[in-house]
Amino acid sequence: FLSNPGELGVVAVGFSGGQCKPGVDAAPSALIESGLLVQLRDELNYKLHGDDTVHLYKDLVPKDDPPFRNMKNPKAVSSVTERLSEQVYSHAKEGRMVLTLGGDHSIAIGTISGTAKAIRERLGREMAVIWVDAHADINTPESSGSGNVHGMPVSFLTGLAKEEKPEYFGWLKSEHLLNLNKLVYIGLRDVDPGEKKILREHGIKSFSMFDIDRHGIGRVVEMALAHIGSDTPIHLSFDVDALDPMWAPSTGTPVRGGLTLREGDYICESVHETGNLVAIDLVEVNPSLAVAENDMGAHETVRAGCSLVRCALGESLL
Ligand code: NNH
Ligand code: MN
Ligand code: MN
Ligand code: MN
Repeated sequence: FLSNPGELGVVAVGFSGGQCKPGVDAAPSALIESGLLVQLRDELNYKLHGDDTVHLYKDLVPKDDPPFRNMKNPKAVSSVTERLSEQVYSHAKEGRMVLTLGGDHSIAIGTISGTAKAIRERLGREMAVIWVDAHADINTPESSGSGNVHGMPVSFLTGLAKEEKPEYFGWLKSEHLLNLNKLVYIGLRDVDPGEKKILREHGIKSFSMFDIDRHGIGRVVEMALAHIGSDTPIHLSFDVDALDPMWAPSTGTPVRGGLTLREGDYICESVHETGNLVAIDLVEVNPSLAVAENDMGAHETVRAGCSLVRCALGESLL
């Protein structure tokens, strides 16, 4: 194992500034109230480090935060992810597996930069990222149609998007960055034209829903792990909208034709099985977005999120 078995750093990030719909900041509390951390402690026998308080980072959200290079809430997202990067780093530096409960996907700028830096220092290695999502989240500020930073984290983390000013992600240094050939996508089905161009030009490894239909989830995960290579530390960043809205309706940008909950769980179980998992993010659960014809939506989505996390942390291991 690349992290100390049974030691888990938990960071609960109640932040929604990477997109425009309120409510995704309430996800960590909803996940915790539904019993997730108690299950990890009592059933999966993890020793939990860090806080049971949800970080709202109110002190970091400025009153005046006008768009910069087309990004919405740029100062807020930059300073929250900078703080989060340090929190995740300090857990990972101690050899703990790190679980971050989001929040929208902009928070991955903080989590992945923090893990990448700690893994470089602790193991002298570059880590890989498995990004499970309906979306590629690799827009640059200029290619983004929405200006929402949750659609841009991968471009900042890989250095495709650069900015010198420290208050606008200039705090990201080379030790925080992810190598483009250590990135693998699973579940894509709603990729913007500008993003397709980036994926193509850089030859980024991605498995869309088309690939999953063609090969099956077992073969796709096998190919994804083969691309990363054995004994490479893995950060799993799981956007709940990778799941089909049937299992996860309460999310900001649901896209039909997604993963079944079982396929999502299978990805998490397989990554756990490698023994190389060093961090996991669960993002974009928005309990306030219940669908009219299904008022159980929020409850179902929270349950699905808990299941994914437990699978990544070894629940199904016999
Ligand atoms: N690609 C779109 C954008 O840049 C949507 C991103 N939305 C997500 N990503 N939920 O996971 O805004
Ligand atoms: Mn903390
Ligand atoms: Mn995402
Ligand atoms: Mn998404």
